[in-house]
Amino acid sequence: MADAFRPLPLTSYRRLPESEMRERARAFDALLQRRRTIRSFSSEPVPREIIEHCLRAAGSAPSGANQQPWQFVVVSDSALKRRIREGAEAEEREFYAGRATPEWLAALAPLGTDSDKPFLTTAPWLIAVFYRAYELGPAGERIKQYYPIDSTGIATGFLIAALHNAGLACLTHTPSPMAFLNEILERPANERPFVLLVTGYPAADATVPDIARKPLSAIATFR
Ligand code: IYR
Repeated sequence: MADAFRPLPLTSYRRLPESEMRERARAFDALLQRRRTIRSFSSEPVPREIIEHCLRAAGSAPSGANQQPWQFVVVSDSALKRRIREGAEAEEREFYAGRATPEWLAALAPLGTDSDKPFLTTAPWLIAVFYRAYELGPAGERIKQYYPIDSTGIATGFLIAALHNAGLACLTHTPSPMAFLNEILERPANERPFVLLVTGYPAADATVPDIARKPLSAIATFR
């Protein structure tokens, strides 16, 4: 039997004056507009405490049936980073040498990516994000999870925003397929790789592709 529904009073919500709402909405937009995905990182260390706060923020995301079906595997160990880089580059070589369709390669052309992933050993932190496809009950039975991929996507969005807010740069990296992450990071079969986030400071000579965000009129419709 599920626990009885016994709600608590909402104590954390803060109603703001409208002037402050406008200012905060504007400032948060401006903050996130400064975020750029980068692919060239400094090896300068970043305190673990900062990463931990960002992960707590990610863990505050809403999830289907509050199952919080995410697992963040945080890697700073050089040997593990080297193995992850080797695994990713092996997949990427196959991707760029034939697995990717010509259309896909054309879509990636403006980003200037290739199969070399030096940032996987340069950046101080790699965060492998997994979603938990099912849980195991006491008798080994599979317990269904509701919207685990979608929920983990929302948490990952929170994490990317939190890292940026903390003054860190980030790369949303998706070597495909990512099964090598289960093996290297010794994760169980019910955990499925979702994304590999790379975070740290940008290299002094980091560049970004000349691409732009769609305007509000292209991404939103008011009725
Ligand atoms: N995983 C490859 C290719 C790639 C795919 C997408 I979709 C991107 O937005 C960027 C790259 C790589 O990382 O190079």
